[in-house]
Amino acid sequence: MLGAPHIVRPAARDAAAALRAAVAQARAVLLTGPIAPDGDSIGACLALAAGLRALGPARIDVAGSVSYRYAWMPGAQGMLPDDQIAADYDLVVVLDGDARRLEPPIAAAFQAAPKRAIVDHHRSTQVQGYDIALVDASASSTCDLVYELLLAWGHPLDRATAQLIYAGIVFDTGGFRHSNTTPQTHLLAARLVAQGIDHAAISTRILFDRSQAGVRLLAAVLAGAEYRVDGRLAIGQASFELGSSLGAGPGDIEGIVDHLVYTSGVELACLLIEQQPGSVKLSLRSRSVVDVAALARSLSPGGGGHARAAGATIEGTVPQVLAQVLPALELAVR
Ligand SMILES: [Mn+2]
Repeated sequence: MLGAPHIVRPAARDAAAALRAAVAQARAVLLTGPIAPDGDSIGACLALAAGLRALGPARIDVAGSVSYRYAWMPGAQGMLPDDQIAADYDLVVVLDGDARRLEPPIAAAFQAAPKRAIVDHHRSTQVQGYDIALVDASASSTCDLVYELLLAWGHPLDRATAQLIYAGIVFDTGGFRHSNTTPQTHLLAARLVAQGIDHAAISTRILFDRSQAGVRLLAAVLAGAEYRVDGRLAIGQASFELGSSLGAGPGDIEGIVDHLVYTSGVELACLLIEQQPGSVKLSLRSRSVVDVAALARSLSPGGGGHARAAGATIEGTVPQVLAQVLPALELAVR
């Protein structure tokens, strides 16, 4: 089966042709993932950037900065921090979530760009406002879609590309455990592993690597976990003071909410972390029933994600935001 060629979906073929034409006309192209980039969005941005660079002379920039967990990814060191992003791109490509097109200074670059594209697998993503859209919620990761764009362009599947795509798939499937994992996911992963990548090292770095400050933050959140509605709802929280006293950074939050949702009997987990004073990042996970993407959207206009993993950012302190969202959380598991 591995010998059979990977089938590129028609939408990816169309998007590949449209992107190729747009890049041929462009002087400079900006790629951006979500506000807090993860393994899938970084892998997708960096792999697509390599593919676009091979198409022609346009300058290809990738916006954002990565935490220690992703610093090893090929090309990550060349990413541009947001404060270096000007509003002078001919094409802006948004990957793995569209909320960031609303965030300054990306919003200015997005508004000023004569052409806009999106490559994404979130059900909540709106394609209005984009000239080129490859959005397919059946894809396990945005990296799956980027792989098909690269195939359509005849881009060689080198080791660096295989590492990036594999990292995205491993992140978004939780190491092939989540319900978005399909036979196609495993077939694609097999092709990538066949390139000789160190898949064990990638999985460990992407899913489990945690700084010492991050381990202490995890311990503090778990020690303070609360269970409600007969143990079906788990709530974890951390104030800005707690995070900063431990020296925890943005990369240290990832994965904590999973420990809550895997408590026996829990269907829905909510982690509230005050990332900036007065601004709380809400992470939601469900095991099998609750659609947390819809729940996140109902809690905040910028909220969204996938059916089993979603998030939102809400202004306020942790106690204020918890009081605001708790009735909806409890109702979801009653
Ligand atoms: Mn993704």
